[in-house]
Amino acid sequence: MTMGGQGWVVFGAAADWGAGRRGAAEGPAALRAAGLLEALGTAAEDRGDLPAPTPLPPAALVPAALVPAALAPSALARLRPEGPAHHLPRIAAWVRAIRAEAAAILASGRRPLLLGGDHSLPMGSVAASATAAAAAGRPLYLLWMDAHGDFNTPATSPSGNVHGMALAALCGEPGLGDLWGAPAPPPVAPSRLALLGVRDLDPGEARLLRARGAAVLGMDRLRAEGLAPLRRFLEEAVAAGGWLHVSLDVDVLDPTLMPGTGTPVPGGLSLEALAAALALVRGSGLLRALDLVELNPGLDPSGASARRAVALVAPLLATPALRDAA
Ligand code: 5AB
Ligand code: MN
Ligand code: MN
Ligand code: MN
Repeated sequence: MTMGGQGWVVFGAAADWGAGRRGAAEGPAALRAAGLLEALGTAAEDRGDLPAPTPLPPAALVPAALVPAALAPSALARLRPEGPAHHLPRIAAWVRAIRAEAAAILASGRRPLLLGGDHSLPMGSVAASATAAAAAGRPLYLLWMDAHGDFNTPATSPSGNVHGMALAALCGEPGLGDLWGAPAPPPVAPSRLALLGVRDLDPGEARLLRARGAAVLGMDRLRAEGLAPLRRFLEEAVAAGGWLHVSLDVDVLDPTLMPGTGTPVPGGLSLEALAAALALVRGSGLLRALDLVELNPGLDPSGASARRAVALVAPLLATPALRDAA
């Protein structure tokens, strides 16, 4: 059963406070310039970019009890003047604004496409998907396409960059404070999470991911088994009557194909492999929300990175067919 009418609503978040290098904030403009809206067709609406929100006072975020004792000493504060999660008050304000925008789009029965921006921003969009899915009585499945695990906490992060902590926070790991309004269940259950294309995990996040039991469909596994594990993940989501949110970090592609990203890792997906994975997603009929993040167009003056990103997601967005309208 398919039903139409659930068109896409595009909005940009021109922010890169979560990343270690600036430039992903130019992503939304570059994606539009590369023809994203033309690729989306007339059924899509572009809301433009969200206005920059006012940073929250740090005290509103991190109760002292949540800051691990090992991170509290002033020696560390001197090393990292912004604390163990860089720019957290600014990022939290963006996350709340993005969550509100995505929630309003979902409440109107349409589908949010968040243009980033760095990968901390989906802490807002995924939280909105979780709330909307719960209201519809559906389990939320999350597919995180990425070279990285993004499963650090402030205590395990080697960098302090929040884009490497977003998925852990979404799964309920502590350290980023009250981003969504506690108490509430974490937006994502690790049992309904798959990471695709991973090939660079820090030791702490690797341990945490294993402990939580998330499905890590890393490059080694993809080489051995192809897309069969992804197919199984999607079949499970279909059988459960789930909703699917896809968070696409463009660094999942090999850097030879996607030089325009801030944290490239060799040995990534080919265009064909990513297109095939996205075709499976489309075929599932479950896709409710999409993030397209971590494009840093200044790192690829040729513009090829932005054009490739648009070409890859275009087929995914062309058909508004959903398995179930509920
Ligand atoms: B991205 C690293 N694991 O935590 C860290 O691009 C990189 O959103 C994170 O996946 C990369 O800083 C975050 C070394
Ligand atoms: Mn990422
Ligand atoms: Mn990444
Ligand atoms: Mn990155």
